[in-house]
Amino acid sequence: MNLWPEETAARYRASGYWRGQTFGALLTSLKEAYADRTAVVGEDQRWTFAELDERAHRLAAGFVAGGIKQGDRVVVQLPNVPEFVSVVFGLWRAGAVPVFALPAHRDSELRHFVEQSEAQAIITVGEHAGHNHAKMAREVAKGKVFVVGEPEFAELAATEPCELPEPDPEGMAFLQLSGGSTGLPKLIPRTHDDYLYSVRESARICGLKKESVYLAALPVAHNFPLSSPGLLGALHAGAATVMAPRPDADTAFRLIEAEGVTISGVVPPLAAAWVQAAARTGRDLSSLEVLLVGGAKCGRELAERIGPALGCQLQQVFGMAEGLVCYTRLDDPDDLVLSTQGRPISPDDEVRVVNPDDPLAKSDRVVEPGEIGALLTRGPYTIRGYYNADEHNKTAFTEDGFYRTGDLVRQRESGHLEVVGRAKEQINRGGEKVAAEEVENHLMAHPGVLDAAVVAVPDEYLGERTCAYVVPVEGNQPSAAELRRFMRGRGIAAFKVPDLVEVVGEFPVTGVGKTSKRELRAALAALAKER
Ligand code: OOB
Repeated sequence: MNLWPEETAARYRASGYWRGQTFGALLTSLKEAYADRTAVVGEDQRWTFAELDERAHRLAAGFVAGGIKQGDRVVVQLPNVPEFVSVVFGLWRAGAVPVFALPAHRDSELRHFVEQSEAQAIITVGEHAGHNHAKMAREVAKGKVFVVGEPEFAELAATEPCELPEPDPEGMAFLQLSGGSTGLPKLIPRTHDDYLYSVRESARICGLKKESVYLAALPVAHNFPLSSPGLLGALHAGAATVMAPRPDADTAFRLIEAEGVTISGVVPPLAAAWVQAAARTGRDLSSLEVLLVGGAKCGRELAERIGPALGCQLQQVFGMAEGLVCYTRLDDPDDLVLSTQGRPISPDDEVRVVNPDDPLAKSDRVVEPGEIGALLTRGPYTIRGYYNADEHNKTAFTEDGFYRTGDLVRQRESGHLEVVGRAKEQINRGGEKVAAEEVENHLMAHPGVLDAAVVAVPDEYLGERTCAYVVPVEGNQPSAAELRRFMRGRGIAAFKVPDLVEVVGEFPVTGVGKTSKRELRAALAALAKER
């Protein structure tokens, strides 16, 4: 699979965006520059760059000895532990392709990732947050399962390092999961070259230096804490990353005080919780300089409270695992920081704001400057297609390679984007993305469900919650409680279980003449908003 047209790739190389460096090679150069500086901190571990480098070398050799070959996909489902870093760099050095699952994912999702990526192995932990991940992985895996903390993993991690061939920097480095809006999450192929460019620039834009300390509060497998600027941005700058086991204010504030954290990134509901907790904390948060907020819209009111409450600078970030990442800049005037979601990383990020009336913006008529429209984007770190998804790619991308983000935006003269809404069938539940159709399909697997439509309802804390409207099969009507129980048993992440279930005789808006599920969802969402 050629990920970009050759002509475009040549331009990105010539511009110095793509530098032909792999993540494995990056770690080698980091070790040389910052050997004895702290790279990663966990609950009871603290590794320098030299130690991280050595661990990644040993694991790489261990993976190869354990049968993992160049190009093999390996599902990685790890919480915020230092081993996340050694495992992922170990896989990169072995030439393997990590597939990043979130700790919240359950067996039906994991099974899908394994099948979709044809993964040869899963790397996971034993128990985490009350769930037996090792057992789940063993039930789902088609190949090997490596469990961090088990003796077999310790053996692997002790393997004698060996010379390994460098993978292609323009080849697939890993697969991220899309938030998605259709059936099942799509896989996003990112290359060493394209991702490293976004990491390098993110570190610069967010002011990271070797004295910085990044707190990974959100699950690091997510694109935001991984690379915006995240764990990888911090490593790139020679800075330390502190792995928070949980993102709550108590845990985060304890770590900020103990480790002198200077920068972190959170979703808006967490920012709100931190702001609230800051008023009565006894912790010293004075080291914190920058808090990135993104993943979902940070409203102006919350934005205004963050700086004063936490004694730091707010930096808004609007990004997507498919590529494009926008930041407000640290020297932007207040108004831009408080009321926009930033401007793109790269001068070569192309932004096209098109007619939003057609929800998928198929007409692609560019709107007047400053008008609201659907955002299309193309650039040196935005994918040109999902992995093994030719059919879906025809609608998710324009013919000339722009990604249809599904976001409604308005662009300021400065280039800053304001995210004003969404034209995709997705619920943004406090930063966690829920694809309406995926949840509907699970609901429809219940014998008592004739039809289902899942929509977003406004929520004071999360921004949005999910509401499932369900039309039952006649004479076999399940209760809302029964459906929620059923959904919990489907092997899906808890954030996908509908918050509200309304069992209705027919869709309350059937009268409006809906002809498609999309129109039905829009009408139901409008109804839910009014209530
Ligand atoms: C981040 O990545 P994903 O892939 O989980 O979700 C992308 C989608 C965007 O298309 C947009 O709908 C929404 O999340 N989003 C925002 C936002 N940041 C993301 N909507 C409004 N305001 C924002 N600031 O969520 C992600 C990836 C990298 C950095 C930050 C977030």
